[in-house]
Amino acid sequence: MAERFTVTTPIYYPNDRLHIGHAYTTVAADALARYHRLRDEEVFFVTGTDEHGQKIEERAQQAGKTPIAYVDEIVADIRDLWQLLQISYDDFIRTTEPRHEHVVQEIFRRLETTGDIYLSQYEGWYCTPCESFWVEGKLVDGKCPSCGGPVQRLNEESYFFRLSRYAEPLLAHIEANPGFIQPTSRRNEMISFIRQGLEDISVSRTSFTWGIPLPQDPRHIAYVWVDALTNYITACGYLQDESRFERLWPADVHLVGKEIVRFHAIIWPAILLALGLPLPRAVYGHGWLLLGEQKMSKSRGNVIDPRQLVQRYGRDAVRYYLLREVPFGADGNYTEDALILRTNVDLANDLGNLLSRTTAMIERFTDGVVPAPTGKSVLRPTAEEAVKKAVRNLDRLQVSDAVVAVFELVRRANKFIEEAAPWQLNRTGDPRLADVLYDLAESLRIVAVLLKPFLVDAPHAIYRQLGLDSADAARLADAAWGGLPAGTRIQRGDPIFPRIDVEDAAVSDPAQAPEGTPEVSVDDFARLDLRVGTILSASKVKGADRLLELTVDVGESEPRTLVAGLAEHYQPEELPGSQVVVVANLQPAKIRGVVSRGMILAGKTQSGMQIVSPRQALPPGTKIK
Ligand code: ME8
Repeated sequence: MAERFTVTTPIYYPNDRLHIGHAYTTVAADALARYHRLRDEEVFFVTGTDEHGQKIEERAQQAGKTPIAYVDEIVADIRDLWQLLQISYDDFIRTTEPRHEHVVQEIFRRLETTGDIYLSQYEGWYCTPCESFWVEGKLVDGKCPSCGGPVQRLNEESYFFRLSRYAEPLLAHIEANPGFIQPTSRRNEMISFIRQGLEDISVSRTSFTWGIPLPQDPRHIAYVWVDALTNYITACGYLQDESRFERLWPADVHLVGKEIVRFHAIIWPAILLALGLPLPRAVYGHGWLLLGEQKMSKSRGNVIDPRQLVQRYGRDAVRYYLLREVPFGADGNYTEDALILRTNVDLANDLGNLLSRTTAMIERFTDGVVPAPTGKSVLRPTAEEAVKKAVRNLDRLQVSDAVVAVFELVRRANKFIEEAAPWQLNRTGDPRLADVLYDLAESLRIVAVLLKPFLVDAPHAIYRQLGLDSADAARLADAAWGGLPAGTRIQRGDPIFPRIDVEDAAVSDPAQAPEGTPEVSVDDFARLDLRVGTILSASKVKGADRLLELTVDVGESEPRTLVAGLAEHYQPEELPGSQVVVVANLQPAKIRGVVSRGMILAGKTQSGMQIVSPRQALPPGTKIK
């Protein structure tokens, strides 16, 4: 097992605010970093910004700012975004920092002495958005083969990097190391690209000035991609702190979007070979988030702001969606509806309900104390399998599959509640009740440990509600079965993921309700927990004309809070004492900041709403069949 783990994201261009495509890579890298910390390894997770180049120079000019003033503002905004998403980077590197300028200049000096860099004449085409040079033959219909945009003719003196020298050694390395370029489809693309032959590449420019001047010839500035790629070794301490560099380099994985695999899997390793440095262990090119059919991108302007999503749905929901929705490696469509569905189904319903049902049962059946198991555990094999699968997938960089593995345990545990029917065991005084409740609580605890790479708030909340200190979930070893001490006093709390009320959410184009109502079976009906309740108090919900907040006695130890759309039909003071019919097992939902646990039935006519009440008073909690 490796003792340390170095993971990188691309360094992003601070030419515009970042969008969820950037958050996607960064959250995935964060998950890997958190996972390796959970394994007790020394982790070095670096992200940062790629601040030089013509594109930035032009944008700053348009904004009437100096390039550095322009990027400073965007970089501050990027750091805020990473803070919002709780990205646990160890270093944030900016290519305008002196530590980096020094490394780039020194590399140019060294490579000129080895003959890997030489002065010549450049003729060809340049795409500014991609910061890429192309020879005539590579253009597609006279346009950039990468983004399809216009290219500019260039004819200027330039330094070249002798990339052609490294085609053979690179191919040999890729063939000897099947995991070097991942996934396999990208590996195959790179192999065929190299087999077509590699030409030397231009690595300096004289037509603009926002960059690092070459020490041997300051009329030239370093080509932005050479400047950018070398950030990885600067951050690890190259030429500044040799022992740190030896510890942290080579990187275990460069996580990048698929469009820049070519730079990371060909140009970058060739530069490292020329410098006599070890190559990264893996370059992983993940797929794109698409909006409609198109790649979400700053230059197209079709972007989604992660800040708004976090504000609306919370950072764990956004992180979960990014990590879970799209199979890692493939392209996938972003939609807000899918984000809401994931949150409501996986987080609120499956995970949230498992926690609230489990803690409610422990409270009711065993006085809030986790019982000591007496017999065989049913869920233990599933929990152990979930740990194994999550680990195997994270070791293979299969982030989405790792998340799926954890939720297999969540789903199995929910099913187990139905199968074991603890309420019946309780009624008959069956000693197996202790085993069932322990199984559920312990599975939840293991789920919390396994979720630590992915979510930042929920694992702590689960630990807290189980009555544990989340500082005790710092290691993967804590996911071993049996870590929950019997006798722990649980601490019930609010639902960890209230359902997103779709009316409150800004969902575009909601699906139309189908004509008519489908038939349901008796079993479907039996799934509803309908009960008589007595309203204890009612008040208006601030800022909502239609809503009343009610407290209702439904025969439990404590009354429930419900939010109902009755304010236009009833004055709050008319309601206390009225009896109502409550759907008691409706998923909790947060409505205007109030968590509503259940719904009351009412009849709707043209003249208004009438709550449905029993003909004669019945004890609160009476079951309605
Ligand atoms: O390329 N889907 O920076 P950049 C998924 N500075 N990921 C996306 C994405 C999308 N729609 N859009 C962007 C650069 N990304 C260079 C990198 S590295 C030495 C220099 C992510 O600001 C993805 O990781 O254009 C992609 O590779 C990166 O942002 C591009 O960011």
